[in-house]
Amino acid sequence: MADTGRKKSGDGTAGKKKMSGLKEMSGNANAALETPDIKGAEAKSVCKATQKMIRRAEELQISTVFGRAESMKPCPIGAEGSCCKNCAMGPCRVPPSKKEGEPAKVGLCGASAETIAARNFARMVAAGSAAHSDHGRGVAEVFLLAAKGEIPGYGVKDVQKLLQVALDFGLDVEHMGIKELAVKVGEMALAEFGRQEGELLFARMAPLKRQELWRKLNLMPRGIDREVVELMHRTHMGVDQDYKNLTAQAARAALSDGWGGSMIATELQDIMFGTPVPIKGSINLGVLKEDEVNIIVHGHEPLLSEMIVVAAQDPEMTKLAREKGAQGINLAGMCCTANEILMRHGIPIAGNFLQQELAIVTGVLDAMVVDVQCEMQSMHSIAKCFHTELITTSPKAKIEGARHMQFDEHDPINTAKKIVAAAIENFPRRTGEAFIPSDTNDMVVGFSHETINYLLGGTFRSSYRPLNDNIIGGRIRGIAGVVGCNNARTVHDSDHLVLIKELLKNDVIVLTTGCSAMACGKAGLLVPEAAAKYCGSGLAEVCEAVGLPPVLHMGSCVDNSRILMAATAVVKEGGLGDDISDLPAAGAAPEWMSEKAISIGHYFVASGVYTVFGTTFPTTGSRIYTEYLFKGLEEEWGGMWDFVADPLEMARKMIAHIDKKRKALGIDKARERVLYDMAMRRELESA
Ligand code: XCC
Ligand code: SF4
Repeated sequence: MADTGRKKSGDGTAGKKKMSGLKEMSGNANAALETPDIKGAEAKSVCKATQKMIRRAEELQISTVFGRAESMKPCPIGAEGSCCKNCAMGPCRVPPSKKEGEPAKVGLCGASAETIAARNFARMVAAGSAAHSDHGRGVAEVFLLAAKGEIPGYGVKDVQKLLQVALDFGLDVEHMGIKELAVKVGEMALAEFGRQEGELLFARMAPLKRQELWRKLNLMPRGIDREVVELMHRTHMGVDQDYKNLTAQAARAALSDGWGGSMIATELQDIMFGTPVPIKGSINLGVLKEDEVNIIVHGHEPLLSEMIVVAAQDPEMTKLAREKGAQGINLAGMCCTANEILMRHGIPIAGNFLQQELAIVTGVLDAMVVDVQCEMQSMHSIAKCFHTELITTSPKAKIEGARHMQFDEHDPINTAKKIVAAAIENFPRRTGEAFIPSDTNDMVVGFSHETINYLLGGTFRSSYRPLNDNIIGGRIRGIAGVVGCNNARTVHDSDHLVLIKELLKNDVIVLTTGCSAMACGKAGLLVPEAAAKYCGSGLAEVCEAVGLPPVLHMGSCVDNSRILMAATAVVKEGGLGDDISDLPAAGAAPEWMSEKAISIGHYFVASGVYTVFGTTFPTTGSRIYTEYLFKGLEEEWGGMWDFVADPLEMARKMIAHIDKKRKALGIDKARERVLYDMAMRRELESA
C-alpha cells in the first residue's frame, strides 16, 4: 500500500494532532460559514458516530449544520407561515395579533393571515410534489429507453411486477410480449405527467370508497404537471383567496405525487432493478474503510447508482484501486439513494441527512457523488478542507465549484466507471489522519408491500389476512408509518427513536422509510431481535412467530407509495372497514424538514390518515388555518394534520387515534381481552 501519510486515529479518541495544513484551509474555505463553538455534541444528536464527528469537526474548526443551527435562528414570522412575498408590494408580514381585540393584520392587497398561511403551505406541497414527480419522470424516461433495449445493462428485471403494473394500467397482458408490454407501460407512465383530463391510473388503485370521495370533492388528480402548475397559478398574487379551496388543490397536487409521481418511481424502479426482498445490511459512518477507496452515493435516484454498484465491483476497477495502493473499493450510500441500493443490493449506508458533512470530515472519503435533493451546499467548502472530490451528476443539480460528471442515460455504465475511476485517482491524495468512528449496526431491510404479503401469508397463499387477523384480535394494536427527514432544529434521530420505541411498546407495528428508517437502523430497531427487546407482548409474539423486525424498512421517500399500497391491501383484505380512514393507523414525520415531507404528509391526510409532524409546523401563524388542517379536514377527508413537538406526546396522540378507530370498528373489546390475558400470563410466570 502506498504511503498516503495517513494514520488510523481510532475512535473519537483521536490524538489532538491536527490534520496538516487543514486548519489553514478550513479558515479560507469556510470563510463564508461561521464556525461557532459547539457545546455538547450529545445535545445535537443521539447517534454516537455523529457525536464523535461533531466533536472532530469542532476540533478542526470546520463549520457544520449543527453549529450553524446555533448561530442562526429561524425567522419566526417565516416559520409560522405569516410572511408573504408573492408580489413586489411585499413582503407582507401578518403575525397573529398580540393584544386581545386588536384587528387582524392583512397584507397590502388585503390577503388575510389564513390565505397567506394556506398559500405558503400550498407552495411547499407544489415544490415537494414536483421534486418527487420529476424524479418519477426521470425514471419513466430511462425505463422507456431500457424497455426499447437502448440502454446497455438496463431492462426488465422483475417480470412479475411488470405484469402486475401492466394489469393495473389495464393492458392486455395475455396477448402482448414482455418487451411490448414494457414499452407500453413506459409510454403510459410518461403520459401520466402531462395528462390533461381524466384520472391518474394509479389513483384507481386506492380503495373504492376513497376514490368516490376524491371524485365527490374534486380531489381526484389529473396529470401531475397540471396539478402542480395549477397550484402555482392559484397561489400567485390575486388568484385563489379561499384557504379551503387552496387546501383542496394542494391535495390534488399532493395526491398526484403519492399516487402518481412517487408511485411511478417506485413501481418502475422495481421492474427495472428488482422488487426489494429482505436483505441484510449495515449502517453508520463506521462502514467507511481506511484502507479502501471510499465512495458515497448521495441523493435520491437509483438510476446511476445502480451502475455505480456494478462499476465498483468491476475487476478492472479493483485492479486500478490496488495499483493506487488501496485494498479495494468501498461503496456506501447516504440519504435515499442509499435506501435504494441498500434494499436491492445490501450496499451499506454511511448515514442519514445530517451526517453528510461529517462523512467528509472522516478524511477518508474519496468521492461524494450526488444526484438530486437533500444535498447541502456546505459539502463543497468542507470537501475543500480535505481531498474529497464532490461530484455532481444531474444536469438539474449542480453545485458551484463541484466537479460535474453528467449521467449519460444512454450509457450509465460508462458514466459510472468514470466516476469510480475518479474516486480511485483521488485515493493517493489523502492528507492528514483518518478519523472514522467505529459505530455500525446490522439491519434487515427490503420490506416492499409484496414482501410483507408473502412473508405473512406464506408461499401458498400470499395475503394480508394474518396481519388483519392480528389487528382484529388485538395482538397488534395498529399500524404507524413513521417517515421523513432529520432536522438540525431538534436532536438528530432522537424524536424518531423516542416515538417509535413508545409505539412498539404499545403494540403498534411501524413502517418506515427515508432518514427515519436510517435512524432506526442505527439504533438496532431493524433486526428481528428488536421485537423481544422493545415491543409489547402482543406485537413481540407476532414478530417472533414470523421472524420479522418490529419496524419494517420499506425504502426511500418515493417508496412511501409502498405504505399507501400496504394500507390499501389491508383495507381490501377485509374486516377493518372499507377505507384507509377506517384503519387503526396513523402517520408521523417527527423530524421533517423538506418540502417533500409536506407533500407526503398532505397526500397521506388526503388519503384518510391522521398525520402528525414534529419539530415545527409551517402554518401556526394563522390559528384559523391551522385549526382547519388539524380539525376541519377530518370531517371532510377522514384524515387530518397535527403537530406535536414532544415525541412521547406524539405517540400518545397517535395511539389515541388508533384506539378511536378500533372502537369505531368494534374491535376495542378484543384488545382489552388480550391485555387481560397478558396480565394473567405475567402473573402466572411470576408465580
Ligand atoms: Fe431528504 Fe430522502 Fe428527508 Fe432524508 S427523508 S432528509 S427528504 S433524504 Ni426523504
Ligand atoms: Fe403582500 Fe398581497 Fe403581495 Fe403577498 S400578494 S406580498 S400579501 S401584497
